Amino acid sequence: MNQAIRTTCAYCGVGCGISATPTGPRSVTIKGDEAHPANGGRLCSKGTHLGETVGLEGRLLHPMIGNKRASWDKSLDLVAKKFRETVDRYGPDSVAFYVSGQLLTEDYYVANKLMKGFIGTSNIDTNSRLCMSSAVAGHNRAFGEDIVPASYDDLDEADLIVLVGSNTAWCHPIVYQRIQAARAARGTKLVVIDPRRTETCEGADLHLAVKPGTDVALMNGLLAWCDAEGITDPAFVADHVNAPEGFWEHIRTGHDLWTTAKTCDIAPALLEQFYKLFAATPRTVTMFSQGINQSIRGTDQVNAILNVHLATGRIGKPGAAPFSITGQPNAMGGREVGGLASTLAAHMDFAPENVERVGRFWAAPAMATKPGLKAVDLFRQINEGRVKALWVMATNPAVSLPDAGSVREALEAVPFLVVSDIIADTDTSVHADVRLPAAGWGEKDGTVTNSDRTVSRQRPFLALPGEAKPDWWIVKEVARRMGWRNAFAYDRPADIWREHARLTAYQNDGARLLNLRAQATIGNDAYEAMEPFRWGGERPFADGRFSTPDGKARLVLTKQMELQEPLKAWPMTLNTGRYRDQWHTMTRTGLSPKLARHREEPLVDIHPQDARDLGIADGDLARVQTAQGNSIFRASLSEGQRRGEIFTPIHWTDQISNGGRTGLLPRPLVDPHSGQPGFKSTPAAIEKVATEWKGFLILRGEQPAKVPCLWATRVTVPGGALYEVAGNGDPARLEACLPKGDRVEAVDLARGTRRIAIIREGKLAGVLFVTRTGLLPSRDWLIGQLEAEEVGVSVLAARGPGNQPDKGATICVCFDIGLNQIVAAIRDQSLVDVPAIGKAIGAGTNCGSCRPALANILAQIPQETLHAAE
Ligand SMILES: Nc1nc2c(c(=O)[nH]1)N[C@H]1C(S)=C(S)[C@@H](COP(=O)(O)OP(=O)(O)OC[C@H]3O[C@@H](n4cnc5c(=O)[nH]c(N)nc54)[C@H](O)[C@@H]3O)O[C@H]1N2
Ligand SMILES: Nc1nc2c(c(=O)[nH]1)N[C@H]1C(S)=C(S)[C@@H](COP(=O)(O)OP(=O)(O)OC[C@H]3O[C@@H](n4cnc5c(=O)[nH]c(N)nc54)[C@H](O)[C@@H]3O)O[C@H]1N2
Ligand code: SF4
Ligand SMILES: [Mo]
Repeated sequence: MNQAIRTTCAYCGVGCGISATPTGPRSVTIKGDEAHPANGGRLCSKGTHLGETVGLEGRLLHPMIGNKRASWDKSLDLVAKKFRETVDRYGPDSVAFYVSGQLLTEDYYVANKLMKGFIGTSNIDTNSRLCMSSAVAGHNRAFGEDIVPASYDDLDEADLIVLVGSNTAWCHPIVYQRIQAARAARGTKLVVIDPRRTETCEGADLHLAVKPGTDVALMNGLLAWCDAEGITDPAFVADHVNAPEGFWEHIRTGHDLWTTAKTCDIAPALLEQFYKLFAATPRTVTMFSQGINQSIRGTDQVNAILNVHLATGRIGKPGAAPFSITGQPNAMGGREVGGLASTLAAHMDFAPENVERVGRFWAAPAMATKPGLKAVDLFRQINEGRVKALWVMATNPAVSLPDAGSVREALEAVPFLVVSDIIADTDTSVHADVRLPAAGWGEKDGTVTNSDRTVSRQRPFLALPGEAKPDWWIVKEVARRMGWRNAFAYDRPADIWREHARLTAYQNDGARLLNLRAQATIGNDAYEAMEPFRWGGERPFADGRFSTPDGKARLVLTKQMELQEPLKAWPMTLNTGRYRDQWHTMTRTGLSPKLARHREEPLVDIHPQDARDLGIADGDLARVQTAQGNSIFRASLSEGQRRGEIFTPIHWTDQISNGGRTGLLPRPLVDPHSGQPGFKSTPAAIEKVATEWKGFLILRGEQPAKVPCLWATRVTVPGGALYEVAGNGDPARLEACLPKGDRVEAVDLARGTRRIAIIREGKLAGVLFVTRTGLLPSRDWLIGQLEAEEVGVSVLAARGPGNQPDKGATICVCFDIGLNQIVAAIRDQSLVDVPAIGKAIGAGTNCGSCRPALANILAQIPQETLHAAE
């Protein structure tokens, strides 16, 4: 019997504890860790299906120089030599690292130390720039330190939870379940502020579908309301908060209900309902994420929220706090080590005394003395020829940075590019001079910090595959080869952890709340056995002291930005974000057949009226165009979109699709304080793309690199892959994608339909169905045939004996239950709520991620039809 290993989920910042029991060399059973404070044993759909992602498919298993396999020695020597030469020739600012909130704290610490203390530049930035940097800047302005003054326990104690710019039901599902549990148990109220009606809104008491970019007006209006109603806390403010000159005059001018409602483009009565609820409910938690951070005014938007909490004294108390929820599993750990170009280390900035202190602690030969290049600027400087060597670790900038087209140019142009990844071919690594195989989740060993400052261990339960090595090891080997043997003499993650902990405590006289003194001397065994713990205490700022020189928090005067009317050429506004069951660029979630079922293609959501005006029907292909680039998506008509606004997912890449490339579209404009890009709002246009034919391709085993047609998107299915395809000209060229074997074929000339199946040794090896005017059958049954023992010509009928009904789009991935099955059950059995659906057919009873979707389906089936069915 293999032993269960306690570790932490690979994905989001909720930071759920996992109990992993290896069942073979590359297989594992995943369960929630009941003893972990973040999830108490629950897991969402992504965590539940982690076991499907630990195979070796697509893995980078050996160092590669160009397209040739190379030894570690040779590869590390080359990286060290090139960085050394570039620094000697062009100075330290000519090199850069671009790292990630998916590194462990120990990896991050070593990379930051090497860059800022030894190479001598702060040109190390991270994808957290795209994610959390506005929250970091906002916290620093208000609190004097980057502190999230909340914990998940506050959700259980709050009477009102406000979600601003957060699709929590999809992106932080276990937090969302906790919120729903609080609603059920204590009647906690939930308000969602998001221009889209997301599934998060299904379980909410109020949804404010504000005009994008108006959150400052909304929050200032709220503060003006609280002020007028006497809800502010003058005693707390007098003792613990500084207001800049003119702050209150500003709030009291032009922030009345009517003006605010007009700016936000929502009904005044709805806004008043929210303001009244807020005013009447002292125990309020306001959670925010990318709808707030990813804006060209992200930092002001953060501070507008923090202002309300400070001025009403709703901070440092049970159930009352502003709560920035983090995206990546270790977004917080990266902030703690100082891995952003704008921070130094251990919550210290570049003040001369900090530079001196950290330099002494590291015995550093070449301390960076000023902030370095932020991500968007970094890639711009590469294109301008100023940065000449770049090392990318655990992130995929060719997909995830705004204006990804010019980022690709930079990746191609930079004279020396190193990429450390777990996957061999990514849109970024195809440009690399050297690729280094990193240890992935389940193999790596260290710590992460989640949204509520809880540090937990990621523990390995799989052997390192091939020649893969942990990121900390790779970085320290390069550092040693660059000449700094003693400063990087780490043998294990625990060595690094202790050093990091010592630095947080070093000459920390209470100026910084981040202080891991108790961790600085723990032994290797204690590190192994480390239980999740929260730094900064249970309730930061409970004593009213903040990390500023005078101990007082700061209100920040924030003004609503001017919103321009759409230009004629770009009448739409493009909003971008996530799907429930995919993680970023899909290098891992994309391997799971179950997770693929929720959304099989990249969709562009558009309001039905806009679609009608543009002649776009549901299911059409549509090209989204911006000043930066264009890409094709499948149109999905949705009443949840505001007029004039479209939404696309960030997940699809060149590795799996010919379209759906959202990264090419956003403009590279950033917030002036944080440098975070405004991903949520880009002027755009959309038009229908007509194709002469459409179809699908199902293939067992090995996949072709590219399918030669206008539209081809791949998803993993049990035993192979499904491609949806469409295009113009002769579809016969797709036949090149079919494997060798016995070919059976059926043609319907009238509809221009061709059905081809390839059978090898009695088993289905591939099918290609295309049609010019006809309908295509459901793919489900055919996919099932990939694993059937014996198939014949009858596969061309695309259905089994007895005409099974189409399940419809998969809603519950745990039990593989489709929309049509759910609707049928609701109708036939007169089911009235989500638990009833669960009882009847199981949907929603495992991970629970689909419960908001089930509520949505229930809401859309008119009750009369249920009675009619009775
Ligand atoms: N399934 C899944 N979960 C994830 C991830 C994933 O890739 N997949 N990634 C993780 C990471 S790194 C992150 S950062 C988080 C992100 O988590 P979220 O921030 O919840 O996710 P997003 O979909 O990026 O955007 C949130 C919402 O902001 C809204 N929004 C857009 N503009 C505005 C505006 O002007 N005002 C307001 N109030 N709202 C606006 C969007 O409509 C969207 O619904 O998710 C984490 N969790
Ligand atoms: N348009 C638009 N763009 C966005 C966003 C948006 O909302 N809209 N959101 C932004 C946000 S918030 C984020 S966080 C980013 C995310 O964007 P990315 O960071 O680019 O996305 P990932 O796919 O998570 O990339 C992680 C890479 O690291 C690899 N990897 C995984 N584990 C390890 C490891 O342990 N070591 C190493 N060395 N490699 C590993 C993976 O295979 C993958 O290639 O996208 C940003 N881009
Ligand atoms: S909510 Fe889901 S993705 Fe996030 S940490 Fe928990 S199980 Fe993982
Ligand atoms: Mo993120």
